[in-house]
Amino acid sequence: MNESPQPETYRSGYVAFIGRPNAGKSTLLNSLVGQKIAAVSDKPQTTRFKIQGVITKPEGQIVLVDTPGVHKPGYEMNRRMMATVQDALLGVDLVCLIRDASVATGSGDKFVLELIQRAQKPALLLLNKIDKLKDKSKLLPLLEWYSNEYGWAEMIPISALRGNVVEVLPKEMIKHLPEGEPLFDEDELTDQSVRTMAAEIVREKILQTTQEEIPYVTAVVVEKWDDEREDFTRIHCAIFVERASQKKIVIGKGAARLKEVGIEARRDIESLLGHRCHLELFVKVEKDWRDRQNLLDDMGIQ
Ligand SMILES: Nc1nc2c(ncn2[C@@H]2O[C@H](COP(=O)(O)OP(=O)(O)OP(=O)(O)O)[C@@H](O)[C@H]2O)c(=O)[nH]1
Ligand SMILES: [Mg+2]
Repeated sequence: MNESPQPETYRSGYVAFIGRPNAGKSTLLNSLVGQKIAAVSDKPQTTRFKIQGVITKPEGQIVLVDTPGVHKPGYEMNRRMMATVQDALLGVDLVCLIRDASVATGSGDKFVLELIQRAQKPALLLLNKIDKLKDKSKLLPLLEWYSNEYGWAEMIPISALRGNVVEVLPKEMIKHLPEGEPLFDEDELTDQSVRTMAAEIVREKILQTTQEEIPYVTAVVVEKWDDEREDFTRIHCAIFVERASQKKIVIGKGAARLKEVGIEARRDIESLLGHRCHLELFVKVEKDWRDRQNLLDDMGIQ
């Protein structure tokens, strides 16, 4: 008999990245998608809204959903960020708990675990930053604790920055997705517009060059975007802070900091657009913007 081989089952679905701030969720998103689509920094609460990244493989398609790090909300902005986490937990097919394995377990980790226990979704535990662990046996108590707390589909030590996450993780994720057609075109890597990504690039550069409260009180909005020619874009961004003293810090002595941010951001935006751009940055003081609904709406922090 001449039986034709059964076609492999194609699977597709949504996979949420959930975890504490700074655990490496956005770094992992960028690594897996193979392009920088989310801002990354060593400051907690870098991600402020949901960012989707698409991976298309012969055996299936994964829509990764990066979310803000779980923390206690103090402002309306932070309440919105936590609502994003809850929405993602409800709307996805698979959850990945991303945990920084190089830091001790705290009450925040227990809270994240409770969110996952309540959602009752298939879940992978990804113990991240193992490159920082000199002694890998330190993973054992963590693995034991987590395995007693939830029925993980898999527990995988990873380094979002190094190693073979790209080969290993997508295959593992696809196994747990439902059968289905692709949800996005193969060449669509993210749901973010280039404008949003440009604003996030500017914010990332500010986060990377400032300390203390500045990363928390800074927001960036594209106020003008002019594709003057096919190969040249003129961009005006407003940088919001809450007080005049913070504006001084962001601008820096002799405008040195703002200049540095502008140079670095322009380089990244040009590589995103694939052509030259002119980037102008203005710093504006907007008191209490983190508690103002209409400003948050305008900033895309939904
Ligand atoms: N050594 C090491 N550092 C990592 C790894 N993954 C992420 N980082 C660093 O951890 C910091 C936080 O990374 P992010 O990807 O911004 O973390 P996040 O979980 O998205 O943080 P929030 O958006 O604030 O919730 C950055 O400085 C990364 O470079 C890793 O595997 N190893
Ligand atoms: Mg992030």
